[in-house]
Amino acid sequence: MGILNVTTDSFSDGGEFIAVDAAVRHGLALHADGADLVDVGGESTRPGAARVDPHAELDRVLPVIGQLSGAGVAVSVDTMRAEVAVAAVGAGAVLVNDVSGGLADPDMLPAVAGLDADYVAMHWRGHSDRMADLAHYTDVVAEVRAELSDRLAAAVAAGIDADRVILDPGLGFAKTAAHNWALLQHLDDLATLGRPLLVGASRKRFLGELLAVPDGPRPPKERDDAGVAITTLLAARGIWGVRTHTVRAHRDAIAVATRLTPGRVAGMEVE
Ligand code: PMM
Repeated sequence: MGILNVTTDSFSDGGEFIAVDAAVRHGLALHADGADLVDVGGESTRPGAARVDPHAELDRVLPVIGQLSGAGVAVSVDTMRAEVAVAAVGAGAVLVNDVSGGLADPDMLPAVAGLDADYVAMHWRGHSDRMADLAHYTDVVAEVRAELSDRLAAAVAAGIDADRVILDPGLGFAKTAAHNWALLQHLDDLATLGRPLLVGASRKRFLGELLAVPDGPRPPKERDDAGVAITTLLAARGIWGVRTHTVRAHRDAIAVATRLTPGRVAGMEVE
């Protein structure tokens, strides 16, 4: 899944793709590099970010989704709003990527139930302005698993077939670096929920901390090699998907992991 942030303030690429033509060009490049999905988002969720007005979010994503879908690119929409999800699927999106797992907008799950699109439910505890305060766990793997299980049950109760749901541990969302590493180490525990897993590690702060240089964390765009390393390891363990800013190197990593560990690939996909 290639990331296309049509935002002014995303942490690693804010403002780069805010113009429709620049966004479409980048989406086509991600597709050409081998992305199976291009994930179009109009609202930054970086720590501390303020919310974007729904009309602005629609204005940002709809033309980009329409043009990319029209060009034959499979598009997902990264949104917490039912209204945006419905309009995006109307414009051609095939998957709704909801970082709140249905918690931010009570209309989201019933709306998705009526759409012809799959649904990513990410682990989330609250909006970006307060998520740092929510990063408290006794056993992060068990608690994230239980909370994702609740979101899956809520989706099914709203009428979304479980087969349409993909789960995501939500690295960096109400999580410290130590929480992120624990979740990555124990993805098999999350796979026991019986749904495919998506992981978004690309350029995140915990990689900057891991690779810290003397004057501070490694800058976001210098974290891509570490992201490829994570993709290689997760692909060898059978992850369904990774969400990434740079696609080509991840595609190559997946090819290598699949070739070298054919027995283990799909090992986490509990179908
Ligand atoms: N991370 C971000 C945004 N959307 N969606 C999913 N499913 N999983 C993630 O980890 C995730 C996401 C924040 O990263 P960005 O600002 O680089 O897009």
